[in-house]
Amino acid sequence: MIIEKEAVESFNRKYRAKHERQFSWLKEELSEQGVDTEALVAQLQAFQVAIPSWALGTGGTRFGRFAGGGEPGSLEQKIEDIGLLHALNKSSGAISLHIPWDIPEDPAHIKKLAESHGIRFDAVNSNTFQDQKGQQLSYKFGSLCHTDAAVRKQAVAHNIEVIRHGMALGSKSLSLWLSDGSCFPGQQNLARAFNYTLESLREIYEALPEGWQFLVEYKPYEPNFYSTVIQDWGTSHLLCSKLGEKANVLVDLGHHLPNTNIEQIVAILINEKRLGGFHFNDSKYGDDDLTVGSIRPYMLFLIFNELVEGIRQSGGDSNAYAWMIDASHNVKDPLEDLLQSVEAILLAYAQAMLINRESLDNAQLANDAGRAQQILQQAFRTDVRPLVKEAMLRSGAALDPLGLFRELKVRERLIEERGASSQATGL
Ligand code: AOS
Ligand code: ZN
Ligand code: ZN
Repeated sequence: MIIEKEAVESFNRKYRAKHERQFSWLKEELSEQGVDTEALVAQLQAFQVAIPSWALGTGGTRFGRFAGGGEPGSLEQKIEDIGLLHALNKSSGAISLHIPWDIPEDPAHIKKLAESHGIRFDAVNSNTFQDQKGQQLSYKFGSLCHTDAAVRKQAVAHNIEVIRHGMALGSKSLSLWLSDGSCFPGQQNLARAFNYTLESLREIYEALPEGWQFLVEYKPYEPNFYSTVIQDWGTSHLLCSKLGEKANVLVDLGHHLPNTNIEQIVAILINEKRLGGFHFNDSKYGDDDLTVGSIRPYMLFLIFNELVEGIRQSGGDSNAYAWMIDASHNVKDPLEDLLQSVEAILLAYAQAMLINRESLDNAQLANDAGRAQQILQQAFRTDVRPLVKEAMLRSGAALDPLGLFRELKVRERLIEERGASSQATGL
């Protein structure tokens, strides 16, 4: 299914007058505060979030999976789905591929198809957390950290193969998340596992082409419940510094122990020029992979407060970082969930851009905690929806992407096309 430009335009015509009223009111308010609304809207338009190829179907949990119908059954259909999202919001112009769940058999064709939807290839993801059919050696007891050199070699070779797939598609980064670790005290020699991992990562790093980035993700636990080799940002940062300049830390919002101050981690990584990418999601307890902004929107805003500084240091280019949504969809329609996530990201970004940085800096230097809080909350409590809508409108997206998704009965049409029991490949 393709969403025609005309469908978006006729939808927007219905809501345009109301939007214009709201936008011009906000613009006036903000200009009184010295905010350059035009620059802000342009920043919002430029912000693109990658959609992972595994997020288009129902994720499920280890207790079961309730497929929603009309799920994409091939890589072509996944690109078609991201094309739908991008036609609706013009902010999801990238796909992050997972190998081997989505191996592009004919890369030239896949690249062309993605281009026809205005989609580029973001980071490619390797997978050594599962055994694949016909795989020679098992990753049950680890991959890059395995005690057996042959297993490590196989896992390194897989990552190099993933780089090759990425090169054929024009991707510029390899994203690595390792489930390696142990479930019981004593099961693994912790230092040896770290050293083997570093050794394996070095071999992968050597294979990175010019201009590529190596994104190293961390996570405290799961699927291993006693130790994880790359457990936290410190370990990830340590490995990246040992590897070299092309290696940077990837922060997944769900990969922290409860109440961790994630914005502080982000601030320090930016300061050290080691922030590479982001996996957006939200959580209440662990790596819950819920819709971005659905549980802790203030935290997301505080993180964006730091990211705005990082973007400023990168000359204002928000695409200096690899942004991706890493969520799982169990009860909501995956496409609706992704639309909501992208919107939440843009809202937090817009709010963070409203922070009066000079006043905040002065308040901080004067140790005026009350004033600093007031400045942050003034920005957070501003209804920035008209700014995001204006950015959407100017980019040719729908004023209300979710509203148009429902009005066009996208899911119903996908079910008609693909059937009620089609299941997305992947998890
Ligand atoms: C796992 O918990 C991580 O968040 C990964 O980034 C990702 O979800 C997984 O690698 C799927 O490929
Ligand atoms: Zn992740
Ligand atoms: Zn995760």
